[in-house]
Amino acid sequence: MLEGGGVTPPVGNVYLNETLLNQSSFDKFSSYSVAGDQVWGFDSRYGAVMSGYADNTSYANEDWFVTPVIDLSASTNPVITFEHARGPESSMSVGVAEGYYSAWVTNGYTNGTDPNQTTWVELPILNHPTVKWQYVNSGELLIPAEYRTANCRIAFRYLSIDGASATWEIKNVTVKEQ
Ligand SMILES: [Ca+2]
Repeated sequence: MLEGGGVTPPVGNVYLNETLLNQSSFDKFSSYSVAGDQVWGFDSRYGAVMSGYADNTSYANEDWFVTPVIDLSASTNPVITFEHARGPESSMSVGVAEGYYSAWVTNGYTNGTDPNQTTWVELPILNHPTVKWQYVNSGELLIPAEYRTANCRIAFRYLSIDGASATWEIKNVTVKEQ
């Protein structure tokens, strides 16, 4: 760690704390487009934003947004929480039941590779948005014991299909002791 700078250490055990509301925070994550031309983007108002909608059309996409490496080797009961929102109104029901907006954990991902070549385990999101553009807290998603390693990563996977897509926005991603 670099010393100085007057940074106050977080209280308790915080392993990752990224707002995604500034470019440097966003740039610590990596993204990978498995399908579709649309990709995860940065917005200082909304955080990390993904949509399969372009030119008045919804396109099929599969896009992953992956945290930097998180060292959980000394953790006890680490949980991830984040805030997320969706819209617009006409798309609020798109893909929720089908799992278009999901979170996953691994200890074996390498940046720049297709996430489908890595083994991930889903971390079911406890709370999904129900009102357009209103952020809700995901709830505390417990990271299973086998992934409490020095090279843990968590990913957000977005899906859309031709003819149906929503916008998914994520900010304030935190991994800490429960
Ligand atoms: Ca894509």
